[in-house]
Amino acid sequence: MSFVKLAVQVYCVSYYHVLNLLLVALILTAPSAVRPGPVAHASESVGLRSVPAGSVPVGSVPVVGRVFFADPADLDRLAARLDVWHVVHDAGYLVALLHPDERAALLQAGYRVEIDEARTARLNQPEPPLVQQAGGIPSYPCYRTVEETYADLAQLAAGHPDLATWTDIGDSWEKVSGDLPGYALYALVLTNRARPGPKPKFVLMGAIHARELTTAELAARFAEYLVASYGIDPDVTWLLDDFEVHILPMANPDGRKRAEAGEYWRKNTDDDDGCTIPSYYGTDLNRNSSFHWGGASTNPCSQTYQGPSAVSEPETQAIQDYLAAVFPDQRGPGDEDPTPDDAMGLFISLHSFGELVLFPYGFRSAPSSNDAQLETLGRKFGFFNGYEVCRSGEPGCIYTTTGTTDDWAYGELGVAAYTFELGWDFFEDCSFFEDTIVPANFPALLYAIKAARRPYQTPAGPEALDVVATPSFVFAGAPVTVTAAIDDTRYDSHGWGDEPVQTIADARYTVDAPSWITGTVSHPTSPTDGAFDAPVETVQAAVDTTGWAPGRHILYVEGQDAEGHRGVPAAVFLWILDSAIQGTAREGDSGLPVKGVTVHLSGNGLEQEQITGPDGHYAFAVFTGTYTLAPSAPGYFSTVLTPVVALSGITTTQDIVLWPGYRHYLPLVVKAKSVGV
Ligand code: 0X9
Ligand code: ZN
Repeated sequence: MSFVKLAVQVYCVSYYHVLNLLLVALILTAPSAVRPGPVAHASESVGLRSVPAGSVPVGSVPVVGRVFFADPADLDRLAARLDVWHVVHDAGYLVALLHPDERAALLQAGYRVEIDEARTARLNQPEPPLVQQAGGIPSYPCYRTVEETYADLAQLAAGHPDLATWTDIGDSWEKVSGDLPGYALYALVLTNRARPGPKPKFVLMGAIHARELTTAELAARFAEYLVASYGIDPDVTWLLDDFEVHILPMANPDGRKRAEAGEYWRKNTDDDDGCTIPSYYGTDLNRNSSFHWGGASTNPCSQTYQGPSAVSEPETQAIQDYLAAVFPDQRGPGDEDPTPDDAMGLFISLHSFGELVLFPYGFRSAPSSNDAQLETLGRKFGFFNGYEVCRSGEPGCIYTTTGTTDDWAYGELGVAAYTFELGWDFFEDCSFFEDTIVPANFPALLYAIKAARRPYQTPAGPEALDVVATPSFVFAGAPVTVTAAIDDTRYDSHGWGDEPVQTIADARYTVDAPSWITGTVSHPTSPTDGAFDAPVETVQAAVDTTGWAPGRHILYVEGQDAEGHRGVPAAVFLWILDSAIQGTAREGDSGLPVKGVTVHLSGNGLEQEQITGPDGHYAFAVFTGTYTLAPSAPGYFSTVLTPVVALSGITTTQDIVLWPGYRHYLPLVVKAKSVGV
């Protein structure tokens, strides 16, 4: 059922109730009544038409409207009452879902209100028929449901017990309070459990606002990407070795279930706080956290209802408890106490929409004591995802808010905390999600893991990029050259000021552990152009592999700028070989060598391929372990040979026998037929 259908139903059943409740909340009993916007004479324009308030038939269905505000304080008052979707500061309006009575009240109070025709049409459009949709939310197959997301991530953990755990971290409101089954809230923890901690931690949370569909899916996809890339991508590999990534994909599953049915549901589904209209139940979980709680709506039907008390909701309790268990408290109790520069931990709450990277504080306009550092890391994120980067409470950024999760994580624990407002819609088109939101945000999230060790320090330093080892497969003792780019320019606030950029002053590399792990030796590199004198430099070093153990090694490169800021490292694999597998590919019936056979070798993280010459011979340098050989050639049945065992210092001979496929016999058959056999 579409939102509008539901909404209309509600209006038919209890229109007077709604009217009374909302009008009373909006105009009469609100602590500060709405004030006139910047337009002297209230008017409502629909397209090019403009008609005076009072004579406007506001209709009986909700619309998406542009409401023009007078100043930031006016915006904050409106944002505390309306279901604000987005703010366009340059043009001086907010976009909100307006019920007829809200629209009437705004016009009555002198506001200029315009209908957003495009969004209103989308709100009212019937859902397209589903054509063979196997899974996902109706009409949005790219967004998995709560059940599908939970099943897939539980399965991911079950399939990779060494890398992932799927943990129940608390209950939804329906599970705690109702006759309904409700849901557990879960966290997926990703880290190489064979490596001991403690490790720096990054927490990514999705879908605290139910209708923001892209958020849970981005979090789930990122988790899946990390697991799939472990052992294949060097950066993902060391990040899961040396960090913990905690993913809370669905922070509000009860509400999410309502959104999955087509409603523009934002809050949880708590129904016992005084709201008597089922489609308006719920507490806004992003107004319910305990840091500076109070200041959002006290109307239990409002989309920004703060709840009867701080942390009144089980979801908020579960989230706060979880964050407090993951992150130590690194900050004093005062609002102005700075988090120490060397504090660890990073938290991102995913929301939609508006393409913003927001950082605390949101509860007031004045900056926090870590404002410049939070801004620097924010500008890194802005470089990757292209979003505007600003302090939530700063006038012109969004609007002030109390009880948000990110304010709590920073304010209470000192964790570097961010809100990403993804994309441009709640029910975002799948193509925009797949083609734009995912590719723009994965690099930002990868950087977030790297920055989680020193979020207040390393973002000011240069990034290491494009680390290459040449060659990348060698026998111990053979020389290897490592090269990398060191880049101090990758910041973008998209309109909120420039980040100072420094000259690169140094770069070093380490082997098999990043520089901060005790006992790790750092080796120097030198600039390829002879001098460290620019904000982007290419560096190189000769790596002495004498005595290195066979197997896969990781080289980490890390840069430093002229002000002494060290940046985050990047890494590359380097393989030390001690064994070989060789043999000859022969035809099964004739025993003749076969030329042009593609022999694929895989195992122990190694992937190599060779094509045989006229003698049918192949040879791979490998290290001790078991491998799989997959030879294939046109005209022959492909085959798989496994396990092929390689022992240290010994060359294993594994010949390949290939049997001709049907095409080989085809000319004979045709010939036989043509002579009438
Ligand atoms: O209003 C909100 O909770 C967030 N916007 S949304 O459209 N996703 O609902 C913005 C919160 C901004 N404030 C902080 N992040 N502190
Ligand atoms: Zn949100």
